[in-house]
Amino acid sequence: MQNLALIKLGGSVITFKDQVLKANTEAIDGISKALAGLDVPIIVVHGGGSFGHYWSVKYDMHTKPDAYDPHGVSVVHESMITLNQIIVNSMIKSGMNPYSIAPPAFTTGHKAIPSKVKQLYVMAKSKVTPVTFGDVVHVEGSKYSILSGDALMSILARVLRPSKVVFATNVDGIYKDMETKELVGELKLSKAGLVEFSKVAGADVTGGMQRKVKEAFKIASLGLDVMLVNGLKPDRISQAVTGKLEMGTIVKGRR
Ligand code: IP8
Repeated sequence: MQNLALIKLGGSVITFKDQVLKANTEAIDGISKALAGLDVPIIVVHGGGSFGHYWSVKYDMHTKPDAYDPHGVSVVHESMITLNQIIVNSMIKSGMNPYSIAPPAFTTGHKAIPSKVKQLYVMAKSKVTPVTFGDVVHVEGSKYSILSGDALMSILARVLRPSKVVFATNVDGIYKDMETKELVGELKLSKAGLVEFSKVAGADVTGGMQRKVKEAFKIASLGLDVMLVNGLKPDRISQAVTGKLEMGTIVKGRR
C-alpha cells in the first residue's frame, strides 16, 4: 500500500444536481480548504453532477461504447472541463497545487495506462495534486463512452493501492435504515460480496449510492479499505484521510 489519499468528490457534493450547470462553490471551497490542510499525497477525482450528467442525458450517452452524436461528445467534455476549472481554481485559492488532468492522459478506453497512472502518484508526492474527472472518452473508430468518476477510482486504486480511498457524497454514509438514519459504521466484504451487502442495507440504497457502493466493494476486494463520507461536511474528508473518521462508513478490504 502506498501513502496516498485517493478522493472522489461526488457530483451531488460539488454541484446542485437539480440546477443545471450550477456548481456548489461553497461546498467546493470548503473541501479545498480541508484538503489544503492535509499533509499527504492526494489524487482527486470528481464527478459530473449537473454539468456532465446533464448533457450526457440530453445526448443519450452511456457507459456502453457507441457511436454517439459527436456534438454531444464535445459538449459533455467541455462541460466537465468547465466544472474542473471551478474546482481547480478553488484549490489554487486555498493554497493547494492542483493539476488538472483529463482521463485519456492515463487511460485508454476504460483501461489504465499503468506507467501514466504511476506518474500521477509521483506528481502527488511532489506536492502537485492531480485532479481528474468522469468524462466522455474515445473507445475506437466512431465509438465513445462515459467513463464515470467511480470507475476511475477503481482504475486508479488497482494500480496505485492507496492507503486511503474516500468517496465523498451528500449523505453521511450507508444507512442501515433511512428513517432512523442509523449508519452502518463498518462493512466487511464477505465472499458473497454484494449479495451480503443487499442484506445489510436492504432496499434503502438506490441509484447513485448503489453504484458507489458497488465500486467501493470492488476496490475493497483489492484489499483496500474504502470510506464513504459526507463531503458537505469537509472535516469528515480530513478525518477519513488522517484515520480519525468520526462519522461515515468503512468498507473493510478483503485481505
Ligand atoms: O459523476 C460522470 O462521472 P460521475 C461524468 O462520477 C459524466 O458518474 C461526463 C457524465
